[in-house]
Amino acid sequence: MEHFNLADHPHRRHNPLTGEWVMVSPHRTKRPWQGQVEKLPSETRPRHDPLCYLCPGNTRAGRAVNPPYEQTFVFENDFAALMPAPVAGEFSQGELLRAEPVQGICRVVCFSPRHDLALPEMSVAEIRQVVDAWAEQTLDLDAKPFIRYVQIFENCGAMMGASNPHPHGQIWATGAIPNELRKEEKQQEAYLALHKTPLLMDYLKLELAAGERLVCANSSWVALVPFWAVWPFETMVLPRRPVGSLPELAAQERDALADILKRLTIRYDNLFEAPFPYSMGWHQRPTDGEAHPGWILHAHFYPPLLRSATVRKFMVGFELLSEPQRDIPAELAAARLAALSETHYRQAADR
Ligand code: H2U
Ligand code: ZN
Repeated sequence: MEHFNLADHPHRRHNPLTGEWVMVSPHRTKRPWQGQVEKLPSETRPRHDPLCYLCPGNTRAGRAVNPPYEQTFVFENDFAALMPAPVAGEFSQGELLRAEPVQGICRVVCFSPRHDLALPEMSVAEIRQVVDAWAEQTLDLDAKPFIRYVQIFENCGAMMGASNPHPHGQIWATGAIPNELRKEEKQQEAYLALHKTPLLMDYLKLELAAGERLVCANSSWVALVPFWAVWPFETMVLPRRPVGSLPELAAQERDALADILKRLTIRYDNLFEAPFPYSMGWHQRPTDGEAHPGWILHAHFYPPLLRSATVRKFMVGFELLSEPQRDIPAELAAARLAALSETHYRQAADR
């Protein structure tokens, strides 16, 4: 069969993890751009901000007081979207008006006591503490019988809706398996049943052989721009070994994960020489008591930026109404990220 050239022709790519499609228009990257491309003024934050509700020793908006914590610190979200208490009764008016109660637990993870250090500028040892906290939290929440899924995520940067610049993430553990996870679970289990090997392990093999979408890697992890990426600089972090959740990671794999997260986020900051906003999160095996043998642990990074620190991609129009579309092909985005330095631009400037 003749192959068409992915770099020249409009095409659609299939996302085997969700079963959905993304439209790619590589020819449009040649179109003129007259919008602004400006650099952001560099921001310096203090090590400790007396007004920050996440800094050690400070009072939170919910009136609780943070302990004088010295490493990664987790607390119950004072304005939790979900509640652990069961709700009695049901709501249902026929087939068209359906609702179900949902229980859950929401927590906040302060990555470090330092107000001024985000993941790319934390040390590998400090990021390892975050990895350990994520794994511990997963175990703790998994032990609650009503929790069926533990979503660990980070909204990074005001552009992504982060409410505070103090480096932090969140955990929402839910009594229901949310939409995205349902899609991924269906696709991964169907693939395993058919091929006897996990979808993401076969996918990783293809990417390692092709090489053109790799960003960086180490002995245990690979960061790449997925073939089906929707956001311009979207990436995935995949384990080389088939593991389903963070608590399964061995000590050496956790160190290696801290290393890959640091290197990937440094590359992101270096892309436009500005703090790079994103939503990232882990997709772990659901904790509903089922085996989910096809499930492979992975992280998604969804960054909104397109051309500069201020020009973002909007999911509007056709994308909102029909299906996502991108101009710059995944291979070009990967090549740009792969070519960047792993020395943070702020550190490079200090030399
Ligand atoms: P985001 O920046 O991603 O919104 O996360 C901050 C979370 O911190 C948010 O969910 C919680 C908010 O509810 N929060 C507290 O729990 N206590 C506070 O004192 C302020 C913010
Ligand atoms: Zn702070």
